[in-house]
Amino acid sequence: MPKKNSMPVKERAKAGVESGEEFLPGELCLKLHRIMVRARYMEERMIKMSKSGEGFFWIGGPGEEAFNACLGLQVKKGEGPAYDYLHLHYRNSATMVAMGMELIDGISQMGMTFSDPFSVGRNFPSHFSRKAWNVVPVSSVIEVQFAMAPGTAIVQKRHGGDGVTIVVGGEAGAAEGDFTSCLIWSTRPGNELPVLMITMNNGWGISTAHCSQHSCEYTSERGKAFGIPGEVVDGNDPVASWFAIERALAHCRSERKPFMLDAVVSRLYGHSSSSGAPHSGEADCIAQFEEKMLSAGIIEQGAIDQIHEDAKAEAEAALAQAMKEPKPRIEDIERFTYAPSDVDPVYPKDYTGLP
Ligand SMILES: Cc1ncc(C[n+]2csc(CCOP(=O)(O)OP(=O)(O)O)c2C)c(N)n1
Repeated sequence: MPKKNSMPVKERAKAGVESGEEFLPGELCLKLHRIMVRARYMEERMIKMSKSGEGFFWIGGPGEEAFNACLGLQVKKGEGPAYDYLHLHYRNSATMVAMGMELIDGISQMGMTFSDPFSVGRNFPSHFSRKAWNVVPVSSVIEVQFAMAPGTAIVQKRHGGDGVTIVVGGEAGAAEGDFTSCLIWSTRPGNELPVLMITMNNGWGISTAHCSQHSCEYTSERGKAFGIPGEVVDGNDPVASWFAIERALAHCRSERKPFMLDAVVSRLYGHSSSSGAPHSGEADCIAQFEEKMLSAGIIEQGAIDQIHEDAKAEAEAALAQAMKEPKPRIEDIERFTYAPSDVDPVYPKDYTGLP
C-alpha cells in the first residue's frame, strides 16, 4: 500500500478540514461541497420526476457524492488517449458535475428530451456519455465496463503519456466474470495496464446483501492474487477520498500498472425508483461534511443554506427548461447506435441497417 500523502504541515495553518492524518484546504472543501450539493439536488429533482410523470425510471448517485466529486476534479479531462478514459456506472452523477456537466444535462436525460446530450432522450437517466471527455457510454448491463476498460488502457499504454483508464462499478457487479477479465487483462506479465478499478461498495446489489454473497469483504482483496495494490476508503469522507484517489491515480499514471480502490458509501434512496426510492436513513456525506466545515470555521450556516437554495433553484430551472424541449423523433430511433464501419464485410458503413 502506498504511503499516506497528507498535506504538508505548513499548509495546515490555513483553515481546512482534517480527517485522520490528512488535511484538505478550505477552498477545495468549498468547491467539493458545492458540487456535492448541486449533484444531490439534481438527483432529488429527478426522483420527483419519476413520481410525477415528467420522467419514468430513476437510478442515480445520492450517497456517492463525496467520493465522486473528488474523482471528477482529479480526472485528466480531454479527448483521446493522452487523457483519462472513464468507464462509469449509473451512480457517477457527482463525477460528471465535478467535470463540468450542467444539471440540465442529467435532467434532460431523465425527461427523455431530444436535447439530452448523452442519448438524445433514448436511454435511462445517469447513462452518461461524452466523447470530448472520454466518457464511454454507461451501460445498464452491469459490469461490462470492466471488460471494456482494458481496451482503452491498451491504447493508452501504446500511445505513451500519463493518461489512465478509470473504471467504476458496484460491489455486487464485481461477482461477474467481466470484473475478473479486467484483473487478468490488466496484469498480463509485460503488458500491465494503467487501469484504476474502483468498486463503490454500498453493501447492496438491489436487495441482496453483500455479506451473503462474497467471502472477501472488499473486492480489492482479490487484487492480491494478481499483484495489484489496493486501498479501502470511507467514500462518505471527502478528505479521505481525495487523497486515496490521488494516490491511486499517481500509481496508475507513473507505474502504468493497475490499482484497486474500494469506496464504502451509502445508498441514500435505495436501488432505484423501482424500489420506490425512499430515503434509507444511512449516513449522509453532505450533512457530515457540513458539520466538519462548520466546526473548522470555513463556512457559516447561512452560507450553507444559500448554497442549498441556489442548487435547488438551479435544478428547478433546469427542469422548467427541459420540459420545453422537444421529445425524440421516431426517425432517430436507430441513429447513433453503432459506429459506422468501413471494414465490416457484412454491414459496411453502418450497422444500423440491421433488420
Ligand atoms: C448483467 C446484469 N445482471 C443483472 C442486472 C440487474 N441489476 C441491475 S443493478 C443490479 C445490482 C447492482 O449492484 P451493485 O453492482 O452493487 O451496484 P449498485 O447498484 O449497488 O450501485 C442488478 C443485479 C443487470 N443490469 N445486468
